[in-house]
Amino acid sequence: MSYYQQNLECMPREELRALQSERLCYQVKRCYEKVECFRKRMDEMGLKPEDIHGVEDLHKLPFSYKNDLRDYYPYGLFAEPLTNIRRVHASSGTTGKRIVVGYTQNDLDMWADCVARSLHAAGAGEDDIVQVSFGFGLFTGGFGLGSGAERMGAMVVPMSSGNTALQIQTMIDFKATVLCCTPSYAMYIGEEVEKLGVKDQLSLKSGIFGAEPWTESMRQEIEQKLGIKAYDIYGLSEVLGPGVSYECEAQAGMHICEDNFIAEIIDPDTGEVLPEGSSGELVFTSLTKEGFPVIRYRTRDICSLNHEPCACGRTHIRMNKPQGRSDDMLIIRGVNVFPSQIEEVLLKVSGGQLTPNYQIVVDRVNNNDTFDVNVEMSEQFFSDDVKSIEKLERSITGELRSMLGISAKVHLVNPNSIARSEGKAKRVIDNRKLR
Ligand code: DLL
Repeated sequence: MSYYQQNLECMPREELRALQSERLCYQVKRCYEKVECFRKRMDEMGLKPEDIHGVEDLHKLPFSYKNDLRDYYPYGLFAEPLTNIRRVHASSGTTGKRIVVGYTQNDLDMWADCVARSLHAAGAGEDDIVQVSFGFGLFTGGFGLGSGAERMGAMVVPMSSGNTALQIQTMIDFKATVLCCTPSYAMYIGEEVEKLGVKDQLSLKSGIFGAEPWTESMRQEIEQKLGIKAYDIYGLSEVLGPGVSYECEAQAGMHICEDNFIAEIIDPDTGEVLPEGSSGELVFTSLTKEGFPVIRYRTRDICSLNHEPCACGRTHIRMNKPQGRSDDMLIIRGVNVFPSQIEEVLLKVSGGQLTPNYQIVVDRVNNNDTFDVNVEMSEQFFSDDVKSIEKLERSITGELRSMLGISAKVHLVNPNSIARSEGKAKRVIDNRKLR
């Protein structure tokens, strides 16, 4: 029997709400006792855990933000002592510092359950061979999908990302039936498969892709190139990693694991909860997380929730594909990049040689993200000395790579050559058609 938690995934809505209420009250009490930041915010609002009686009181609770993870770096928001933490993961923060999240053994079990559900919903089962081509490491993708596939009872091929020729050969030799990676990497693999003319040697039947926005047309292309059905999976490190929500065979929105997470949609400017069906910022509360629980965490992802019953029989509500973000985070080659991180590097390297004027240009060529950073030289530094210019470009490139983990092409440009804006500076030009 394939992995399917029917009792939880198909729970009647009233029962689910009662379960969420019970778990919410417990989690609020726990966080109040164990997490200083949360307790302070509750105290400031004159709120006590006893004031929260169930899901109906959720809106009274304070929000939490990505910057909290920076302010309490690295472990200040953990609700368990480090001796109870089995694993940490990390992701980009809004500045140079990474944000760190921790998982107890129960958290890792719950996470594996959520991902196993996602794989099962995508038609996978214990007879499958799952090639995980998400990065294994501090990023949650590799371990998340790998552990979920193991939990489901499948065999895992933990490839990590990169070395596409070897990826394809392994897929053929090991007879992988399910591929997990970012949609842009899946497109790239698909193209290489076409070039090599080896599509008929693949055993793939489905793919589970996420960690970045992708369109329906990308889905169709991936499906055609690899001869598979392609499913979406969503998540974020602060809330869990992959598996917060996932597509089922209906491929009409991603079911949120509502026994573990409550979702809300709010107006990103006022913080007000929006009526059912509205588009706004997605906010999550983790009901069962022990190591790093979040209450009303502002994801900055803009999307809407679908409360209609789903043809698959699962009762958990669905979220539509995120349509954008309410902050300036970019996802380039699956890596989260904030303009403020680039600013920090430029400031560090500058030494009077650069002006504060820069522009990030992102595009997609042959289904690969290109990432260029144009920086204006200062009048003093500007000269015909090509060698010094190239040296400075190399130094910025190196610093950016160590800050972000991906490479950018850095171009030092003449003073005053980047267009000035009368309002907010246009720091980012994103020419990709991802939505
Ligand atoms: O990207 C977790 C993940 C790994 C999800 C593997 C799916 C598969 P972070 O690095 O913390 O975590 O980035 C989280 O990525 O807030 C969204 O903006 C974006 N994102 C994640 N999944 C999707 C998706 C992982 N399916 C941020 N569609 C989130 C669109 C996505 N955007």
